[in-house]
Amino acid sequence: MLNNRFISFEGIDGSGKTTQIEILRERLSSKGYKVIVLREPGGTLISEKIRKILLAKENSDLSNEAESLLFFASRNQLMREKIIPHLKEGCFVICDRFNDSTIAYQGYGFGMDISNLETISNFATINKEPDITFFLDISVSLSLNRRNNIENDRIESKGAQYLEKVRQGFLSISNSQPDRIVTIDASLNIDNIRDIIWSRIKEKYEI
Ligand code: T5A
Repeated sequence: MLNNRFISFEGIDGSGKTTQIEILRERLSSKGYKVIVLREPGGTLISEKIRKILLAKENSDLSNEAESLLFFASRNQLMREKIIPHLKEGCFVICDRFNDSTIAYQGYGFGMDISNLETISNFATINKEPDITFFLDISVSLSLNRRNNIENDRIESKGAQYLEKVRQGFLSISNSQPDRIVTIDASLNIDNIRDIIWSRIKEKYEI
């Protein structure tokens, strides 16, 4: 049996996912829960190899479809090797990005058929979606500001217009799934966001 401790964080680049995930990991661990944090794309030996292909700037010829399928391939490997086994063991599994990223970045970002992607997505994730998702929403200008001194990878190099489509994609996904997705204004300070996340976690898991 899989438990319901599957948590994902979503948002455009620089929205603060990694920062908040670390805080949540520490809080849960300090209360004695087993927690594993995984990043996407990546998280297994094979998925990390796929990540290298996806993020390398030299792979500028990668087609939109191939890019999407590589994200799904990486995710399936992560599902099989890490997510399912850890959920079976009763761990909290926290994913830094999951399916919503592919729907937002590849689906909305490239203008691809969303229902096609959702079908492949169900296949890749073996029909298991996160039990709760925190969507950290920031404007594109704040995203670019926060990442000012950080070198861009292949996807981050696609520019502001692309990122705006991705953000609109995330907003649309979160509007359509309010039971799963908690949308947070991620321009708030780190402590405010931490408190919002913790109150939702306490409520959901009765911690
Ligand atoms: N991708 C991924 C797809 O296109 N499709 C997919 O299906 C998937 C899974 C992954 C790339 O792949 C793409 C999306 C990405 O472009 P990545 O290296 O994993 O690349 O990049 P990100 O996940 O985008 O990681 P980032 O580090 O850019 O962003 P985070 O983790 O959201 O932000 P974080 O916490 O590192 O914070 C960024 C900066 O802001 C500060 C932090 O201190 C840090 O300096 N900060 C705040 N400042 C002020 N107020 C706050 N509330 C702050 N929170 C954080």
